[in-house]
Amino acid sequence: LSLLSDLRSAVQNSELQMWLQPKVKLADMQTYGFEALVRWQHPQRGFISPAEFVPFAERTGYISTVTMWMIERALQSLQLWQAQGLNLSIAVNVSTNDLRDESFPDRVRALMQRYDVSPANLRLELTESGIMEDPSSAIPLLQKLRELGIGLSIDDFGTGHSSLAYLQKLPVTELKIDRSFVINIDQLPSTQRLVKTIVEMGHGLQLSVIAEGIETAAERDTLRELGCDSMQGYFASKPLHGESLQKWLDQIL
Ligand code: G
Ligand code: G
Ligand code: MN
Ligand code: NA
Repeated sequence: LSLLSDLRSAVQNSELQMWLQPKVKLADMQTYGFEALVRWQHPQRGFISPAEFVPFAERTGYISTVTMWMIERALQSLQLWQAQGLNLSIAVNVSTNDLRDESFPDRVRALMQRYDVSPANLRLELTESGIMEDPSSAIPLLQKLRELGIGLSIDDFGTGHSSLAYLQKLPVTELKIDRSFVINIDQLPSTQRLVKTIVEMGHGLQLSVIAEGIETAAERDTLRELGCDSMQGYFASKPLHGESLQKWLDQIL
């Protein structure tokens, strides 16, 4: 439980960091945006993985503070980049808890009003399982977020029992194919056929389709052949921060 008081002070003490992993177009391997990944540098315990503290933050209700902190950090970077003439997006991961909080869209709106940022460059990633847990309350909330002009991405797609009827109703802009379908896809013809179907379905719903967790050129080539629009993963870049991020941005400018 001391972790909770630690997490409460983590924001004030600047112990949270936003790392950014490039999202790259498969056609030309150009970076069009980033996924934001939270990192916690604890003064005594050292680095604590989000895989460890996000579930804890969800149980204790502190996750909404983490989410809003990440969105604000994203808006700060986007405003800076926009002033530099860089047109890139940042996608923040949203917890299932945020999706259940009716005040979430209004809080996002209030935050956006304080920054000069093109709304489409802010994106939110929502897991398929989180949406499908209670779609009838998630859909109106997603609608409100879309009305702000924010891009919405379905994360971990293919693992969360979407019904096709709901999928058609979701006001989202991007479908993110889960890493489990990407691993060794170049050697797995039946996975290739499955992913091809997912890509065609996504395009049929006018969604942009990205694959995550690509680690090899062979996986990248296969996903490109299957019609996937973009990729994310160690093959393009690990999550970046500080100097490594600045170097990446310098290449784009
Ligand atoms: O970055 P990493 O691969 O260690 O992330 C582990 C898990 O934590 C992933 O499922 C990722 O989606 C999640 N995660 C990373 N950053 C955030 C965040 O800012 N908010 C939420 N809710 N989850 C995050
Ligand atoms: O749940 P979500 O998709 O948001 O998780 C993103 C997580 O995946 C992050 O923790 C990130 O560090 C990790 N990740 C990103 N690219 C790769 C990759 O190419 N391989 C593996 N194994 N993990 C990755
Ligand atoms: Mn994600
Ligand atoms: Na994912």
